[in-house]
Amino acid sequence: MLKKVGAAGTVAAGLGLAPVVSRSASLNDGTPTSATVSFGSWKTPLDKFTTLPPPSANHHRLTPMTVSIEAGGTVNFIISGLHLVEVHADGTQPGDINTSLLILPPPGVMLPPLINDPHRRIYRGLDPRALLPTLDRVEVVHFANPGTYLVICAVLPHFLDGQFGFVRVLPTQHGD
Ligand SMILES: [Cu+2]
Repeated sequence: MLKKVGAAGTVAAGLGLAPVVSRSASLNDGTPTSATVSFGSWKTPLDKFTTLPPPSANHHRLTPMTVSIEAGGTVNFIISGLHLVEVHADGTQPGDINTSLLILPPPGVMLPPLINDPHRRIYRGLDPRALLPTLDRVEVVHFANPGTYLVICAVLPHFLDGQFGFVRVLPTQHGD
C-alpha cells in the first residue's frame, strides 16, 4: 500500500504538476494573454462532406471583430474557408490598405484576387489557393508590443465586404 502511494507521488513530481499550477495562477490578473478569433465561418444548412462549398456558403467576418490581449500574448485565428490572414502595424486603418495592389489568379482560373499591400504589413498567412480543397486551419500570431493592430482578410471581395478587425495589445500587467 505505502509502496503504491510512493510510486504515484514520484510520477506526479516527474510530470512537474505542481509548478504548472503555480505558474498559471501568477499570470491570472484579469487580462487574457491569448484570444481566439473566428476568421470566417460556415453558414448553415451546409453539407461539406461531399461538396466543396460555394463562396456564398461562408460568412466573411472576424468574430469577435476586436479582441484584447496583453503584450507577449497570442491570437489564435481559427480560419474557415478561403481566407488570407494579414496583420498590419499599430495604428493602421482599413482605409490605409491599397486595394489596387493585387495578386491575380492565373488566366481562366475562377479564384478571387488577393490584396498584396506590403506597407506596414507585419504578418501574412498561408496562401489559401495552395490549400484547396482543405482550407480550414489555425494560425497563431504572437504580439510582442502594445498597440492596436489591424487584421484583414486579403481576399479582395472579402475585405471590401468588411472582413477585418483589430487586436488591441495592452501593456503587460504582471511583473514577469
Ligand atoms: Cu476572407
